[in-house]
Amino acid sequence: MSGVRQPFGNDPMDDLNDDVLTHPDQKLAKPPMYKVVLNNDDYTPMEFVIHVLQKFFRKNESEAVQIMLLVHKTGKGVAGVFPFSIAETKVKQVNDFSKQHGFPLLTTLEQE
Ligand code: TYC
Repeated sequence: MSGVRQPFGNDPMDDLNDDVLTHPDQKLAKPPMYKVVLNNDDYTPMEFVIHVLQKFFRKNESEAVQIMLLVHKTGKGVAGVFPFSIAETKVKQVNDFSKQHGFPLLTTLEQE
């Protein structure tokens, strides 16, 4: 190898310039994101909802209280935003966890 880059094609270093292409690149496109939405109900204790927000969504106590109160007052609130497979897993984990504890707390998915 001479160290002189060829002017056209066939140069592995070209890949390093993908992020400055003016055309959007499929490989770099942002994945669609999904909101994990908490739904209000009349039976799940407030403390349990706060615990869920801390355990599954890594919220601190004051963030968790705020989100729980928003859901309690308005009917819905966003617990977190994730790529599809992570959001889907969180919904399943939270809904299973709530059932195991005998509460009807429900999370659902919404595309952002
Ligand atoms: N509304 C419930 C109560 O008064 C509390 C609650 C908040 C339940 C948020 C679900 O997603 C929820 N105990």
